[in-house]
Amino acid sequence: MRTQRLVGKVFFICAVLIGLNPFEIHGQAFPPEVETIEGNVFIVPKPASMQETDGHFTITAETRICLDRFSPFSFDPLAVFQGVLSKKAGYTLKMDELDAAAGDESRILVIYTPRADNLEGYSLSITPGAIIIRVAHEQGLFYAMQTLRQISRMDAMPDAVDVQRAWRLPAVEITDAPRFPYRGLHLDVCRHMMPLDFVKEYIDLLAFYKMNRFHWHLTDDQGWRIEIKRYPKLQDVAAWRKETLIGHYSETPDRYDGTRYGGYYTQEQIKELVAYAAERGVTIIPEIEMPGHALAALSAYPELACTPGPFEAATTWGVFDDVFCPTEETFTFLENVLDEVISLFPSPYIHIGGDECPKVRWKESSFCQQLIRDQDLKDEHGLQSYFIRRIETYLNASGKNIIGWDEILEGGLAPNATVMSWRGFSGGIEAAQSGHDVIMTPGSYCYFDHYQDDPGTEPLAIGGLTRIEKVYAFNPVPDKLSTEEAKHIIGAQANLWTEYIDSPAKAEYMAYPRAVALAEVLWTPADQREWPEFTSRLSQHLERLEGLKVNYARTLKSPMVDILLRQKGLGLLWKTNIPNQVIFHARDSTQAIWSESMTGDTTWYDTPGPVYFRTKSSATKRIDFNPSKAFNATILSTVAPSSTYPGRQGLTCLKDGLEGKKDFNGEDWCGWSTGSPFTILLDFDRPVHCDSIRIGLLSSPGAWIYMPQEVGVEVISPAQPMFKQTVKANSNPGNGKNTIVITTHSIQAQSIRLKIVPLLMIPEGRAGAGKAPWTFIDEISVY
Ligand code: TNX
Repeated sequence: MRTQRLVGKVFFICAVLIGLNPFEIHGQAFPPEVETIEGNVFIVPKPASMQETDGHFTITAETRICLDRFSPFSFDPLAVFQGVLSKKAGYTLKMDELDAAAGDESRILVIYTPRADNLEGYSLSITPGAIIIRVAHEQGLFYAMQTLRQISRMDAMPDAVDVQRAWRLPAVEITDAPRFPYRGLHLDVCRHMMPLDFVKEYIDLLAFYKMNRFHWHLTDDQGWRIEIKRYPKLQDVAAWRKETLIGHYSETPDRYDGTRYGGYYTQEQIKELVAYAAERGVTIIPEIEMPGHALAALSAYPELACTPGPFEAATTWGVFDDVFCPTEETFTFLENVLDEVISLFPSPYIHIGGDECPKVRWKESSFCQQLIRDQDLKDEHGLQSYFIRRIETYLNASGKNIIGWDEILEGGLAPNATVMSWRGFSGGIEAAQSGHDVIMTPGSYCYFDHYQDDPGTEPLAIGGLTRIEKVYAFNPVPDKLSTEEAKHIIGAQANLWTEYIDSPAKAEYMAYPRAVALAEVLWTPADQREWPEFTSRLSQHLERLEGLKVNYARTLKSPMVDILLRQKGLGLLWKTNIPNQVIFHARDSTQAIWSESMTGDTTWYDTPGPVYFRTKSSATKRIDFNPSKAFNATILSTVAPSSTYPGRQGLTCLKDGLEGKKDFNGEDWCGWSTGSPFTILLDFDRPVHCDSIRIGLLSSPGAWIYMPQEVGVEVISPAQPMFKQTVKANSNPGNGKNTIVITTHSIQAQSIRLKIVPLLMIPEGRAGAGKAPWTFIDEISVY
């Protein structure tokens, strides 16, 4: 085959050089070379049922695709497949009527089998004689064709230039349908705008993985990105910000890039995108944020705020106090905006935001206070509920339903609203129990702006750690719900907030391959999912992502460790997602000498200092092991850390010699969200000499993590009087790690008691206002 190809190429070049058309010499067509590609069945998401059988079927330029009589299609479910095929195979499949007289040709038969149950389902049978697809609906046929596309591996191939490809597909029987009807990905284009072509690629890819909803976050404090013809200042003013924050929000002092930033999508572009998505079975759900996250709109139309302004689109991240004021003028504005939105998006849902709306301005506004009295509302939360209900009534009258973030539960839920549960599962549970539909998108599983690997080796992200294995372990249906209630969980989505994602390449990096794991969670029956099997399928499947030129994160190739501790030291159990990898590890900072271990080995370290480690194709990671005298103490607490942030090996994490970093990743820190005091006790086998105690605490108000009000320290000694000191912590220290140092002046410590008094409630005007804040602790060191 190789020689034949080379000869073909040499001939082609010579023919061009002497001015001949290489495909037509002396009036004779020169047949392009045919290359045969072996397919495989590494299909993601995994089909509900699949059985490999014997033999294979080969698709060639002669293969016909024969359609049964169908219900009229709103889109051509074959178009995407045909488009990719013609690029990768050098031909398109010829079409026929199903009942045309059968010849000897190879055939793909599409048979219409009306079934009421799952319109997105399909069955696909590949036998040596034919490929038979059975579907009830265009969406099912679209997905059958995506499965065929994956089996052929055509996306992994370069484009077909002077070659035709035949696809040898293994015989297989597949019956498939999704677990959830709502399978989504979100994209924030306000913090950073993405080119329209990239948004198309984003949609292409989600449809390839059989997801069907694209949630487009179009308005926020930092920019308004949808053209609204009636309000030109939304384009001229609200779409632009003066400059943008550099680095992480937590860094001080703030630095800005001094560059005007912005843009918007025209209505023509939006129509083009809506049509593009529809051809892939994807519904676009637009989000117009209200009443909060409205600063950009207010910069253009300050009369919609409760105070006179002027306002500017935000140049930094977070939550802002200036929000829409619930005046008639505001409702008229929003209704006019929504009229144009409705005319652009056929989606049955419009997302109206509803999250993170500080009530500061409403509290200070005599208009709002009067409205609360006139409408007989309880308070400002009642006013938020009034706001959302009015918008819901307006949209319902136009045949649309609303989706809102879970804050729309506060003050009473609008009657027909669907809730997007992002602050954990609880909002979703409450909504489902009261009979509302729910889309689950809890931060700790579905926020793809979180780190996906050790922050030390990853590009800047907002914080948090959501590894792909965590995404894969996501169960959108909480056990707490009854079977009836569970039916209200219509699916889930992942969110890509772009504060720290400023380019298409980074957006792909953050979304993939985690989005693939989510796609499988949402499509494949729960009992068919198994992490090790998924990793082997995904690692085989990566060639397709590479062929599609997706800048996916190579997390599967990155090494991980399980941390083991014993009397004197630290053990690292080397782990990799792809089995049987060599791990290189070193201790000297020049990294001149690397030792080698294999996946599953453990290496022990009894001396303090850094450990560097990597695999053949990963970045080098680093762990710093600096145990103090607390390392061998027994540790207890009156209240266990939260199950969301239990710490690695529970409380042991607090004294394991591994310091939590300011980019908290959820493993190095223990977190409490008690709203009341608790005590941590360190108890020593025999008294240790203690000069000082250090306590590491995190402050990250954006993530609801606050310093405690105070920390009380008691050191109990067998021979000396008890040492006692209370340290008031700075309750407003900004972002970062703060270490409290207590000097104990040479005491023999038998045990150390720390009384932590957290802040009771997050202050008004801050993210999470009114909730109990988090207290994050690591490490407790005794010197
Ligand atoms: C919270 S999720 C937000 C967004 C931020 C995101 C960052 C939600 C409804 N609001 O405005 O971009 O956190 O992770």
